Amino acid sequence: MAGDGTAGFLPGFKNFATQAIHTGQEPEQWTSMAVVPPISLSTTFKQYAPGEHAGYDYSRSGNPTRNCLEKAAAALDGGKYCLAYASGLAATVNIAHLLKAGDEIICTSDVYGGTNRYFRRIAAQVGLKISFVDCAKLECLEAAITSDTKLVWIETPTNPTLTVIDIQGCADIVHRRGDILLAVDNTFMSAYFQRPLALGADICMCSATKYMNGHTDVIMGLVSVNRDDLHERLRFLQNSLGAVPSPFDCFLCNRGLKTLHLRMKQHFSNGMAVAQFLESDPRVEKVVFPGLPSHPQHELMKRQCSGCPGMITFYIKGNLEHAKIFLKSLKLFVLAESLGGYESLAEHPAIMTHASVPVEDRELLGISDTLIRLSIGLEDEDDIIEDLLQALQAAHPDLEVRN
Ligand code: P1T
Repeated sequence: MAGDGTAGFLPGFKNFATQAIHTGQEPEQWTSMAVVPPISLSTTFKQYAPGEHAGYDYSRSGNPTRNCLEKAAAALDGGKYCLAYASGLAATVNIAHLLKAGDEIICTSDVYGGTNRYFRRIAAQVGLKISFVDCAKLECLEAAITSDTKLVWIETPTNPTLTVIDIQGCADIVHRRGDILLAVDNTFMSAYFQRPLALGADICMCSATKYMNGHTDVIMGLVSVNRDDLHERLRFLQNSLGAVPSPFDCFLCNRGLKTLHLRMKQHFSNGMAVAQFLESDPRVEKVVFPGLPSHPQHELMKRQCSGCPGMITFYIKGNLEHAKIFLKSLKLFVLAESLGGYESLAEHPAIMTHASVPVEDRELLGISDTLIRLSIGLEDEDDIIEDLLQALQAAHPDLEVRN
């Protein structure tokens, strides 16, 4: 059906890669029978008679290129519907608009700095109550829920400390307590490694800016749901708040989805090699990578995910100065915010992505001066490790290396 973002699974073909390549992309939907969805730039669409049209009336309300993307993404998230937004944060804002003044959002304590800033400094200013709770401890979530709680927001693994949260466990608690929505920010895992809706979440949100698009050239958010009533309310908000992505960005992200399965496998393989290398290096204090057996929630990760993305957090030995020398010495890695693209990026969360988190909260969360976040790209594994090795050497010329 035109313009409604429903997944419309390809009959008979339910596997991930096939869905990524074909769902919503049927050439028959275009009079030209185009195999690749055209970029439909028109902001408005001719009507046969007032209120009678071919599925689209105005491009903010619905756009053919956006619709192709929303259908493919819904299928990958295992959702009935998906909605696309102008950014991950715009998606978060739309979800928060499901609530009214006086309602409470419980947000897990370690989330992307921009999400923290939005809840704390904007949503809280317009009458929503915001509580930050460590949802990795299910008993803390259970104890925090009040009669005002209407939304529980988790991000797993968390950014940047890569704590894994039990989605099914949170869903069980939240749904036992009545009419509360569980939203999961699935940015780090992507639809390929983690399916929050199948684990009981009501809303699966992601910053498609990251792995889903995967080419570091689009800012976008996606929200998938299964419930008809939620979809209806979110579709109304998407149109009413107006933060929709451009048709060109939808085209690019839709194209990115076609290789998501291949990219994620390589991110995992490169990430694992780098995590093992860092764990064996004497200049590294501690490595956090949910794919390593040393990660405290490794077993939970294996239960609820089918793999790990290339996100690694590690603490370099020494102090801020050592972290800065390391980051400035990298040659292949680019020192930049963001993650999930084909190129390797490195950043310093305390100064960069999480600077807006109050300093005392950063300390509690372990976002210290020596914490470094890596987004491992798709370059050759040996070259990535070679670059890290020389940068560690530059930061610690005095420390002897074992092998
Ligand atoms: O940048 P935007 O598309 O608006 O997405 C925001 C967002 C939401 N959720 C998570 C888990 C995120 O990591 C982000 C954006 N994060 C970065 C820019 C970053 O470097 O961590």
